[in-house]
Amino acid sequence: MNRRDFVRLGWATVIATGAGKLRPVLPRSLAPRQVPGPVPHPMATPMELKATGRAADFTLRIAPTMVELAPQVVISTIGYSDKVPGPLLRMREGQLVTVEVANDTDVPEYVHWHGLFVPSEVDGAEEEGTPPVAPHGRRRYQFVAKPAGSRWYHSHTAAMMDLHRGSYTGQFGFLMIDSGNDPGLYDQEVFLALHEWEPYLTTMDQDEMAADPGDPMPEKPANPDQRPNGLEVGAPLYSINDKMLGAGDPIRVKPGQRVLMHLLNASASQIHRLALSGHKFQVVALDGNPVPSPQLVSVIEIAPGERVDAMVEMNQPGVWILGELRDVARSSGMGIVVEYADQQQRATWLPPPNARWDYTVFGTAAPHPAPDQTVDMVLEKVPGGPNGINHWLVNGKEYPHEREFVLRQGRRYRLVFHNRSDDSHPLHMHRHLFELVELNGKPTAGVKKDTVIVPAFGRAAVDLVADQPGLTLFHCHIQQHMDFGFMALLRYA
Ligand SMILES: [Cu+2]
Repeated sequence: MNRRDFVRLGWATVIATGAGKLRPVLPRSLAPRQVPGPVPHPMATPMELKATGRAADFTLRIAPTMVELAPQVVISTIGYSDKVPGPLLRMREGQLVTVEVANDTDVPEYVHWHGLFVPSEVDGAEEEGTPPVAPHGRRRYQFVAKPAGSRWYHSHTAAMMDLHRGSYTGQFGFLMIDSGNDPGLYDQEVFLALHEWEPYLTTMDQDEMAADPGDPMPEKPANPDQRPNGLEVGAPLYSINDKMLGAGDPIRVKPGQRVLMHLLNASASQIHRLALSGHKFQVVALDGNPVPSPQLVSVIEIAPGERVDAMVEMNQPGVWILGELRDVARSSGMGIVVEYADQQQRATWLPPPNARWDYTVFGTAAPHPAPDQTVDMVLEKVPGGPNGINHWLVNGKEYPHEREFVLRQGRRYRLVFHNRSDDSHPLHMHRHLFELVELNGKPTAGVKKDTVIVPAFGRAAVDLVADQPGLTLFHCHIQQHMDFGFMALLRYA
């Protein structure tokens, strides 16, 4: 029996034993050994489920790697197991999973399991008390896979002024938790991760989308801060997965197919807006959680940390660009070609109709239970000036916040985010989901997320049920903002 047969047999045993216990049992003599061999394409197959109880289900090796973004454009970064994105980790809901991480770099690392309900010691955040993977050391992360949906994993180290660490690197990958209830009403599933490369510091801010003057901006102060802005992070190169627009294989489709797209923004710094020329997206899940009202949209906005699952009906034969709305981002690589069978023309970009991204259209009007307590968070920028870095305040102070936010188990908290800055921020809560209650005065219900964009001078309210005891990190998912103060630690009483 060769290795491939074993893996197949392993999975067959898993399937035969049903969804609950995922422990394929094979005679010990048949247990596969770790042998170096050809590496499958990262998106082609999930990593192999090992057949023994003692072996890890997945292994990740953190190490320097080269990425050929396009012919003659090769960058060096840190990645997982020589793949960017890292291997797809696919598991069943409720499965006990062990991930063995080897760190072949000279610095401590943390792997964060984004969107999972895992204990603080496993979550992959130093602030919560997770131990690091020591330089040239190994560590096992073990957790029960929940909840079902599109999750991801990524480095959670602070980068500060080092733009070659943390989420500036290629340390990100998809983690899919299957519920077993997926009706599978699609012909293809594709995984698309957005990232930028070779970041640099600038005050030019050319990458930032201008705030929409039509926004209500309920938190705009009467006298906005006039101090000059500090250095922010820009980038000259972009990719979807490991390729710049036009450099990789297209997404190959046939007329009439339904394609389920799993979009992930793994950028350290940028919110992106995407469109697929000639097509619309049926948004079915946000941050991996099914939405109450799936809607057809022309444009998807996705911030660092967020995921959007969208179904696309392939009903417009041709060769099209799925890409960023800003020309500068698309021409720097942020896009991928969608090619119908038997079509050879050049890929076409058609700017989408003017459309605004609004989470509330995916919600319902159902009333929320009254919260037990409302917690206000005022979010402010301290501009750094031309040669400095901006610093960020949560309720008047930079991280650490040790005792400010204490939750009681079982209570429902309404967190109200007051963004008093001129940037949009994707705010992420570890180890929990929250439900969107209000965005800039618009009420909604049923939209469950772990990361929410609060627009410039905007306000959002979310409900969080305190049902995951343990230290819980809250932060802006823009790496520089998080590193320079934009974090808070929640604890349970
Ligand atoms: Cu931010």
